Amino acid sequence: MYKLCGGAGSAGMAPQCILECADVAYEFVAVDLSSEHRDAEYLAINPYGRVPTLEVDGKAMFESAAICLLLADRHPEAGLAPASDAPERAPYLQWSVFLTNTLQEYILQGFYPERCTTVAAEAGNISAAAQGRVDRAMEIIDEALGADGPHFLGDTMSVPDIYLAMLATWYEPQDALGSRFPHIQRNCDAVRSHPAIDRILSEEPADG
Ligand SMILES: N[C@@H](CCC(=O)N[C@@H](CS)C(=O)NCC(=O)O)C(=O)O
Repeated sequence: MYKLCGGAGSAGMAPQCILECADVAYEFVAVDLSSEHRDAEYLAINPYGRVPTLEVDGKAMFESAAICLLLADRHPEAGLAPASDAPERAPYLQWSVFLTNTLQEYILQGFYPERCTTVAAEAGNISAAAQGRVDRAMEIIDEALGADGPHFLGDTMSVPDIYLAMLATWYEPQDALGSRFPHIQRNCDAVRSHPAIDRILSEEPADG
């Protein structure tokens, strides 16, 4: 039995989608993201106090992409991960890491610019620069999906598609996504044709 600590609208959405696709039992624990305070019990399993955290076999792990990759490997019947010796494994890992290491990081810099500076007045500039990096990363992804879509692995949905659909919900301005990045939009539409995924990605944050 898995326990997933997450929150509507958060980086916990992708792991939750994977759990739903794998059709496995899990307990969901909502973390209050409207406050930065985390109790000692939570900090013991996730020292940065972020979400998500997954408890599996009595051990906790954090970082949403790592959680997704682990779950997809543990549940091959869900068909969300190519075999470790398949040629698709390289692009699968490449895009999964690019999404979390580059795109997600820039999006979070835009959300929390004050964490990237000790000078409060610089926050606006940091946000603007982060937005430029987000757009460049999205362009790179859009181009790749245009050449070989609708998914990162062609016709087969896998972890990075679900992860991208999550990150795309954070893109601002949301109504410009489809016109600026049509191949990303097509990818998200395909991913969200799965009802459980669409439901999770549509949930409004508790404080939103
Ligand atoms: N790279 C981390 C980022 C986690 C992260 O920053 N989560 C956000 C929610 S999307 C969070 O916990 N925010 C609350 C905070 O930073 O205080 C992951 O994907 O797990």
